[in-house]
Amino acid sequence: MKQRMKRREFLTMGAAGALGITALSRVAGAQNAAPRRKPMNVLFIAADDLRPALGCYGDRWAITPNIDALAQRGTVFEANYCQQAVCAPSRNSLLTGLRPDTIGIYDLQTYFRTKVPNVVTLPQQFKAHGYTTARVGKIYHVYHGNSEDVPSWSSLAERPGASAKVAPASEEAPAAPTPPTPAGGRRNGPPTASPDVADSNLQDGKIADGAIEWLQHFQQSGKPFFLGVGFLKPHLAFVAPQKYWDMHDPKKFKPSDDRTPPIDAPPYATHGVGELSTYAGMPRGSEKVSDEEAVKLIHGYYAATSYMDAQLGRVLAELDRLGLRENTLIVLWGDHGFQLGENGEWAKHNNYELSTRSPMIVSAPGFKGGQKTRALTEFVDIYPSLCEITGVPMPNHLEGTSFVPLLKQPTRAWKSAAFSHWPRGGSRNGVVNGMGRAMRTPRYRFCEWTHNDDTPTAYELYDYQTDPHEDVNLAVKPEYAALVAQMKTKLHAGWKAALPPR
Ligand SMILES: [Ca+2]
Repeated sequence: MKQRMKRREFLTMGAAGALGITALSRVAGAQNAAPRRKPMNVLFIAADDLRPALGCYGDRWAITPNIDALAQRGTVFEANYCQQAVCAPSRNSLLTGLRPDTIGIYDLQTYFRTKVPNVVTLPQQFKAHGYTTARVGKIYHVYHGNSEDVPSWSSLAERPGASAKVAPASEEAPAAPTPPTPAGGRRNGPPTASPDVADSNLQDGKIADGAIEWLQHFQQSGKPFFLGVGFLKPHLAFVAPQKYWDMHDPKKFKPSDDRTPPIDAPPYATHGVGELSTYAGMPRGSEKVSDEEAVKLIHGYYAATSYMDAQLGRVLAELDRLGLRENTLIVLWGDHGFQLGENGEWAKHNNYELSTRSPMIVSAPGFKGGQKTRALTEFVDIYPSLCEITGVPMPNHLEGTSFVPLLKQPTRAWKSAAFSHWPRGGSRNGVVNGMGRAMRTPRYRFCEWTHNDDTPTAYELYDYQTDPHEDVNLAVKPEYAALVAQMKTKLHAGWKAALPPR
């Protein structure tokens, strides 16, 4: 029986390379060949605009049983930061393993290969090492004229056997089943909707359906897989079937009690209603979101998160049913944080804590579950970590650090800072009008704003021990001059000077 299993494994895995070679070595009688187990699969799950509004992060309003169950089987990274708080730059960084300032693209419109044409992306590296790589939904930012990164994937189809053409962005755009016509010159319809429909009538349900089909396909093929599942929620518009709204009693939600920008922050550090103002009926410019609107938006964000959580739960249940879980590494990441009116900010597009902090949960065979770590980590760390866990070689270009030592010892000493960027006044089609370079240390957030020629225009400093909500910029106070100078030196020394102690 044992022999038969081995033979079948060999036949099904042969094309994958690694095991095939080992099996052949055994046949050839190589005495020193280390026994290789079946390559570990990767389930790579993204949730768009997900802040840690999750039960496992201690959020009192969240209803996220499936993500919480994943956390019970994995490690929750409580102090994890994106490298830029907007979709494409964050995802480009995570998927290439390079930081935004290395790639030199800070906007949504520019394809990363225009700056780093030959970079080997995370899925591409797995593809080159015997994995079948596929994705359903949004992994790369395929909107704003950006297209899918073809070299990353073995298949571009949303379902196995489906047409391999890349779905145009318009087909994937998040929307209610019948999007209302935007009114009043707005680009988007209403910011919330609660249609009384089945889960699979909306995009994330369809994405889960596609992911389930892919898992069934991979179970049949027996080949190692890297499957990207990119959920579109809780990104605006906050659309979820009515039942997910009904799960949450609206009375529990309260608007933020602090809706003014940090005192003495430069005006370009904040965006106010920003992205929300592109939705029908929402305030514009300096107009404020009313309490009633705020509660409805917060309710929508939590309902959309519960909806996404349920779809993720369906995918993980199928992974269990197919017997694939014990050999599959699961990583869940939001692409950046989100602000729900705190400090007057809606959405992301800044360098503050709520926009740059985003969840990361890793559940991998051979590592303990139910762990949490407060160590500072960055999304750029995912690439080397997934390589180390699976045994796929790490390319030389990576700018992150494998967090595998934290999976083994969550309380160990780690990075002294995490880094994020936000271009001054935003960036469009490659044009940048100055930069905000931010650094999060265990206690402080420091940001240097500059012109394009690197002349400083402003500094920000927040002390989370005394000011957890970033209400007062200390950098303008003379008594903090020494600390500002110290932080400036550390920021300029950059990520290479903030690596974990050996
Ligand atoms: Ca996003």
